[in-house]
Amino acid sequence: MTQPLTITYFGFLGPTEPSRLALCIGKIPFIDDVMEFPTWKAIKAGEKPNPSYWGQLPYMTIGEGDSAVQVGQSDAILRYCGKLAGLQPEDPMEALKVDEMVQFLNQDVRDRGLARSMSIKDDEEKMAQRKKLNDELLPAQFEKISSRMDSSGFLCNGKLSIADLILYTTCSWIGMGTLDGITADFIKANEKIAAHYKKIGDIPEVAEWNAKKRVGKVPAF
Ligand SMILES: N[C@@H](CCC(=O)N[C@@H](CS)C(=O)NCC(=O)O)C(=O)O
Repeated sequence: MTQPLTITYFGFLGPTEPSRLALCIGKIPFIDDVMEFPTWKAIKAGEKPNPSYWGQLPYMTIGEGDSAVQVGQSDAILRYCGKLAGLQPEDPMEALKVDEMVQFLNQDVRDRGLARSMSIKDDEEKMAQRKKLNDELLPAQFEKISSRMDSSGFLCNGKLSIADLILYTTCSWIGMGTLDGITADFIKANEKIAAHYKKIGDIPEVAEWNAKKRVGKVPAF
């Protein structure tokens, strides 16, 4: 019997949505345990015990009761969910290609690009950095990413992988317009990326998840 899976995270996409989508696509049942902000605030204030070993979200719980295993770290969780769903190749060379794309998307596009701009305190400096990201850095990065797509329209090895789910989530995040100064123009202008976004959003399990959980949130390009 398969072990019950629970993913605990906030109710937004963040680094966790690709894992949720992978499980949906793999038809692997899981509990989407949404941490509400007031609860997290109380945990951080020490009013409640922190349920996360690392003190952060997301974490995944495999199994239940005394034998349950808790694992943190979004990339590790995604690789595990990807393996369960058949979206992380077994072939070492194919897996290498996926891991390469995953690291570029998570480390360079997200962490060193978009997320870093969120931590700039000075407004003028932040908007200057956002302009550079929007006008130069992100279009160039997305050009490199799209150049890796072959006629299949997927990022790696001609088939769907966790890398595609990260790109899809990144584009959703950008398209939501929550990052002042970052527009979705460079996504719309890149035909391959725009087509990829539609292709992933049209996967029945992704469309079903969005209709159930992300109404009015996930943009269309
Ligand atoms: N290395 C961790 C970082 C996790 C992380 O930064 N989580 C953020 C949300 S995306 C968090 O828990 N923020 C709330 C807090 O630290 O109080 C991972 O990738 O899972």
